[in-house]
Amino acid sequence: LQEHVYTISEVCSKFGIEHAVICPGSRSAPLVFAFTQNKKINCYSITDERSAAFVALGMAQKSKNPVVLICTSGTAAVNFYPAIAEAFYQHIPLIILTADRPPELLNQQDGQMIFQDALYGNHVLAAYNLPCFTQNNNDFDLSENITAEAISICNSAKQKGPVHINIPFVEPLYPDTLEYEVNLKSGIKLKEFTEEVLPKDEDLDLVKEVWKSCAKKIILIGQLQPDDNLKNGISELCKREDVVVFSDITSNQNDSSNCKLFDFIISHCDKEFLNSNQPDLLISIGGPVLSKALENWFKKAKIKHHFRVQSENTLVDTYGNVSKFIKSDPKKFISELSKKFTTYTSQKPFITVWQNANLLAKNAISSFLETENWSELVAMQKVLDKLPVPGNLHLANSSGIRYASLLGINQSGINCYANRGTSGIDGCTSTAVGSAFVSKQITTLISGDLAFFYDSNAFWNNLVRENLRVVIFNNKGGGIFSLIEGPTKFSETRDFFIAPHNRNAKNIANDYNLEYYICTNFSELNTCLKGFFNESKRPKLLELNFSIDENSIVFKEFRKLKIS
Ligand SMILES: Cc1ncc(C[n+]2csc(CCOP(=O)(O)OP(=O)(O)O)c2C)c(N)n1
Repeated sequence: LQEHVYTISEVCSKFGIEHAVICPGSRSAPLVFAFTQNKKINCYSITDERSAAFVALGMAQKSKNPVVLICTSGTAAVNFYPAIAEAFYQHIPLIILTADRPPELLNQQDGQMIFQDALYGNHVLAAYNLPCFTQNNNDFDLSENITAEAISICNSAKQKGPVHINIPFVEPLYPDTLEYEVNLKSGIKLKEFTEEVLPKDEDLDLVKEVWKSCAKKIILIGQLQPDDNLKNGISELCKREDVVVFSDITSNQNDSSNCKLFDFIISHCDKEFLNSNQPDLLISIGGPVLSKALENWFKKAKIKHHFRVQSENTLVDTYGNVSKFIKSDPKKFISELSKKFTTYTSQKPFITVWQNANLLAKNAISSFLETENWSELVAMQKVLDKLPVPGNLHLANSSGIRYASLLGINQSGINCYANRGTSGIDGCTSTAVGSAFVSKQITTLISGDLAFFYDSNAFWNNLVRENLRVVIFNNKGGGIFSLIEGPTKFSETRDFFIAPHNRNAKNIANDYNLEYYICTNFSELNTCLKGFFNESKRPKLLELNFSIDENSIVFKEFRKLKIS
């Protein structure tokens, strides 16, 4: 019995970890015994490690709690990598336990053995390599301490993310009995990582002073987990002060933004509007922002003050104009800042300018969407408008997320997720499966066909729940490459970008017991959407068929809209 592994599992449950995703293998047998025998941890078996890691990511993202991932040695561990990179950039806590063989066997033609020490390089917050314990030299304290430290780091209030523990095992791997009583060292505590980074008074005073001297203020919110405290802080600040809030579609601050269509406005207004309405003060918080138009504008604009507020150590300066980094948890910063303004400003000229633009944008979009032409853009609006509330929305890294960013989400109460840490198309469905598994609400994934077929193993497990809805925009290739300039410039190389194919999702739906629907025009879509989000005993998949060429014509027309 590899007893120290039971210590690892016990420390995980002691510190609140509830879920472990286990991929099959033999070298990892001790980990399988230790986790499956722990009554406080729910274990799930998933065979494809790439998919398993994204499922774990989706579970941790939704539950805001670390999830354990276990695999055997060799390439199994490498297949975790894409999701680990995504978790690193999206600050999602994962504990990765990879089984290994004794180090002296490396490069000696022993099967299923590769360089696993520090396998995930800079994409983990910490990496440990446990010694190869035998029955007589088990070091329980070390296993306990390393696990506690790993959990503290992965779930730190300052910066969450993945942590790797590589664990070499000697044979025998299979015990005579599964019974084992674990006695943890008394008093083990999570290390002092849990304290939130609070804003310093001097920083708040400085921001207030600059704030008072600036007429045009914008708060920009990038990708973030849903957070009511932040929402309340932002809403309160906007009630009191003349400040415009641009919130990315994945910021989960849609409801507190006072200019939801900023992406559309910036890409459809004239230069003069942007010149006269650039901010003197920009405060940016959160992860990546999708809008390319905003990025281009902010990179060129002459913004006097850009305060970047973040608790993480790696300083982010996307537009190359940060004038001051403020180390703080963004929600604490916003709530403390709003307390600095005790009166309510009645005149809000800057908000008014952007709200007027928002109204013009809304009208322009609405009239455009009245078109009869069957296209992804219009279908997207119809699907978004029918999403059940409250509910979860996952947007794959296909054109859909760009459409959604331009159109905005009209409804309140939708939590919006996307793998924007590294923007891969390789695990969007698995992430949604994991997320739906830990949520009671209807969880809808909107995906393009390449992203969907790439990750169809997402359904190859027992976690797919009846609250999952998948909507595939099937244009038989990577349609996004026909929407941007460049990839389709030369007909000879077009196919290497678009990667055309002729597949549909019907057989996958049948294989995995999903209810299957297909629509090829608005009348079918309207009828289907009437019941698609209703509760059901099985998950549902809706496939919408489009043509890349027709879509790109509609999108080009849409891009010509002007607001002024
Ligand atoms: C793992 C990975 N490989 C390649 C890419 C590059 N890429 C970005 S979008 C895309 C095409 C997506 O096609 P699809 O999901 O069908 O959506 P559509 O563009 O048609 O909306 C590709 C290949 C990526 N983001 N991630």
